Amino acid sequence: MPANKSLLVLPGDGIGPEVMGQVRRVVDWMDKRRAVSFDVTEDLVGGAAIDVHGIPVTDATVEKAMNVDAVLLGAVGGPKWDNLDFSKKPERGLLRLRKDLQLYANLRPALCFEALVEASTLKPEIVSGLDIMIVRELTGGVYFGEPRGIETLPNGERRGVNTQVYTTSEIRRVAAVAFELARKRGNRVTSCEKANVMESGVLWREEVQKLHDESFGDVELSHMYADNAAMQLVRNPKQFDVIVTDNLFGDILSDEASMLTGSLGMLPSASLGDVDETGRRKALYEPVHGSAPDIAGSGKANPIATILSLAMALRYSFDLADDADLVEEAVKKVLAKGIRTADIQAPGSTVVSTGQMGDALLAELEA
Ligand code: GGG
Repeated sequence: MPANKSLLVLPGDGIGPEVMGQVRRVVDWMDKRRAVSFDVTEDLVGGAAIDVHGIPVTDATVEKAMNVDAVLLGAVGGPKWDNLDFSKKPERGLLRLRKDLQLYANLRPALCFEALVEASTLKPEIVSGLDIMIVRELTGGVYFGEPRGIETLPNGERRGVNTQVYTTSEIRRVAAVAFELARKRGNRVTSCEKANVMESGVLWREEVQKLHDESFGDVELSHMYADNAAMQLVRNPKQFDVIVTDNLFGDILSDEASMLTGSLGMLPSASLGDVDETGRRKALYEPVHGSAPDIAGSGKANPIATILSLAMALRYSFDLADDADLVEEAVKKVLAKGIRTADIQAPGSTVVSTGQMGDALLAELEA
């Protein structure tokens, strides 16, 4: 009997529904051809939910997300909703899902496929073989810290406030994920913060070091200021194995790392929480890229990051490493044939639409 896996699909806004359409085709293919069967439910998030429900995610959707094996999300946001109050913006739907499901560890692998070495912003020898795992803390830091807001001062000037807050347990649990991952890879962790200017950075450095000394002494640990890490990523990225860092630095460093792999359209992500009493780990998978409203509807979106996010779900939520390998291998082969969406095109490559990239990947899976 095929294993039945429940999947909540939230396409979201902009290019989200387009790239998710291709993922649905891969899911359907797996349903038919592999020893796994998916029970897929689709729902609204972000601007799409605002348009229907007036809020970026409903309680009912959060409840569904809590009770499935995995959530697959496209992207949220767009100019249509830019003028809403911060508390009502599409992004708040995604932040609520991350927070309510306690998805504190966001795994962002920056892996340079050999066929895309030429598409990188750096010289081939610098990115060839690149394989970095960025672990971004996802439920704390400046994204959620209080106080926050915009106030008007007595002199009429306006002041915007955000607060960076981290507790020891928040730092230790995400650092533990990074150390565990490192043990299965190159056994090296670089922890990034700004301990030279931020109190939360000092605590971050101390707690990561303490956890290392208590439980992960076999893993090589180094500390690096986040600004230096940004520079080192473009100078010599292969020095990194696993990077662990806070919510904001993680967002910035992973966007930077994506360009080393050819395009932001190539980076998948897994947002993981703890394993609950039923043995299920709450998890949400999404491409690192956003809703790209400038190309939405044009057929130019690259679906690979979202398809690789499905591969991460197969690996981390469903324990189907062979199926994950199959999807990743199909991506590798399609790229090797020179089939490219516009963001990763190169001289001599065949530029295809979002749907044609889906066709090519399915043909490769069938082969
Ligand atoms: N697929 C990712 C996405 O839609 N990102 C938009 C967003 O809400 N980003 C907030 C963040 O993660 O910093």
